[in-house]
Amino acid sequence: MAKKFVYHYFNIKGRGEIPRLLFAAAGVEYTDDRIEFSDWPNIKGTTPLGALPYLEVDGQKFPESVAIARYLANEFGLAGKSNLDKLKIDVLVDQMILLRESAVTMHFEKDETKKVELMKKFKEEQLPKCFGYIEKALSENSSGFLVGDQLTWGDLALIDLDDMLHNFGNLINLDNFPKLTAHKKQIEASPQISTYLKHRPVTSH
Ligand SMILES: N[C@@H](CCC(=O)N[C@@H](CS)C(=O)NCC(=O)O)C(=O)O
Repeated sequence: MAKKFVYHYFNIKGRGEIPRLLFAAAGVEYTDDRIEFSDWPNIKGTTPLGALPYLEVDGQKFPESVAIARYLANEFGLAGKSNLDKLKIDVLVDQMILLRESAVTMHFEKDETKKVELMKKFKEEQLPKCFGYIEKALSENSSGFLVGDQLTWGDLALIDLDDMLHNFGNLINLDNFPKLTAHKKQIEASPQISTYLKHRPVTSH
């Protein structure tokens, strides 16, 4: 019998979008429970770790966004074909998550002086390091996908990161990353993903 998935996250993309992209790419049915911030204080205590997202699989609750994404990728055959491919994807996704956390810290920093310092570090060190590594991975793989010859959760994490960096004030200039630009076009044009992107709720980030 097919598993029953209920996915709980705020009505934003944030840390919660990669699992939604995985459901879309795999064409698997799920309940997309989008929680309003005003309802959160009443819901917090019912979640496994007092945070979102969490995933229910046949009634069992699991927290942690990256663990959820990796589980769904394995479940849907989007985790890479070999263990070595899985390792390559994990390394790349880890880099993306680190960059995402730096971008979030910088974006929400209230102290202007500190924010300028964080922005400098982000633009001069953190972003070139991460995207240099990703651009190299894309250059070394002729399929256009990040790893292997088919879509994986690494590709979905990458389009989501790119989207977030644009939403946070065009933090990335795609002109500097030609392989990344081609990758984004290729992944976003795939039928399931393009349909999802057209119809997903519009949120600021
Ligand atoms: N490591 C966790 C972090 C979860 C997390 O901090 N979630 C935030 C939203 S992105 C949250 O629930 N904030 C509300 C709160 O902590 O009360 C994950 O990746 O899922």
